[in-house]
Amino acid sequence: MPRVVELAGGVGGAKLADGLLAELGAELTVVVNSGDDLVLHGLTIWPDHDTVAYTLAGLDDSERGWGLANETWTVMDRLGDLGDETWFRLGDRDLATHLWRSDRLREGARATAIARDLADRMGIAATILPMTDDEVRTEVRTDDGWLEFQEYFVHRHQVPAVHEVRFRGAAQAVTTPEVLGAFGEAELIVIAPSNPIVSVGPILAVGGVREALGAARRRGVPILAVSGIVGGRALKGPADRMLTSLGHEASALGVARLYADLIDGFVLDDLDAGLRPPIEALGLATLVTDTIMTHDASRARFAGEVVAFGCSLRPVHP
Ligand code: FO1
Repeated sequence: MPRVVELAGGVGGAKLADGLLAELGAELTVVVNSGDDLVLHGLTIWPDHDTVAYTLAGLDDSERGWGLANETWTVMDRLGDLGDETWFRLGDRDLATHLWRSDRLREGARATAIARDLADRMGIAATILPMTDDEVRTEVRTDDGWLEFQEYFVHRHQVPAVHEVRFRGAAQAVTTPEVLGAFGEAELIVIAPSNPIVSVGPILAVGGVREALGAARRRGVPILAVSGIVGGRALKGPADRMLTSLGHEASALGVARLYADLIDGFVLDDLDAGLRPPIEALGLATLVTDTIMTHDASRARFAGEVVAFGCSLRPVHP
């Protein structure tokens, strides 16, 4: 089995990771976006990390797309009774994760060490690594002004148009020895069908990541990306509208253009087969297939195709 590193945001990243886990087991490392992280009620919350971790542990609520299955909401309801903010819903079981993690952070543990410990305790065979141990916060400039990511995403339901994106702290942040080690040992690197601007963008903005990806390609390690835009629509979330308002094309071609200098291959949905020629004209090899991962079987089938395609690629050394 090849050693594969996936760069992932939330739901799309988690579904692909789930398929890759079935295929690769411990050979899989997932580098997750931490730009969506926030502090609420004095607790540190890592939404994209937890979506990936809960999914790989088989504990996720697949219907809702975030949090744990069989959740109850007693604490949230009581917080509401006390007049606290409850727009970001933290289930009772999920709260245990945030309490446990926040204690560890207060004791001075590194984010990476906490993530590894949590994955071990949940019995996850793959490695899940935060993109950095440093604080990076995604912020978007909208018609309502600059907003923190979750304020835009959850509180304002992604309604205001996004005109600019920044990753506060990214210029000073550096990636970790563990992420660099994973890239160094990788035989294939896969960018998930996550939002290229606010899910993958923060990972690429962290010091050392782009350099490590370039070094991996020069060693002959292929990098491929999967489109999260199908038929001009985002599979989940506001990526399509965000691409348009930021001046990009809301299509698989638009996504391919954003990654073109970084990757060797691109995976797009059957529905977008007509975009194959312009994507290949960017110098990318393509795989056109059914990219919709609804259930376990389709995740595993798709992940198998992605790995086979990736391993067939020969990077053109940039
Ligand atoms: N998303 C929502 O739309 N509403 C919520 O109340 C919410 C709570 C939440 C709690 C914990 C967690 O790990 C994720 C949560 N999410 C919620 C999802 C999260 O906002 C998004 O998945 C990502 O940040 C976008 O990738």
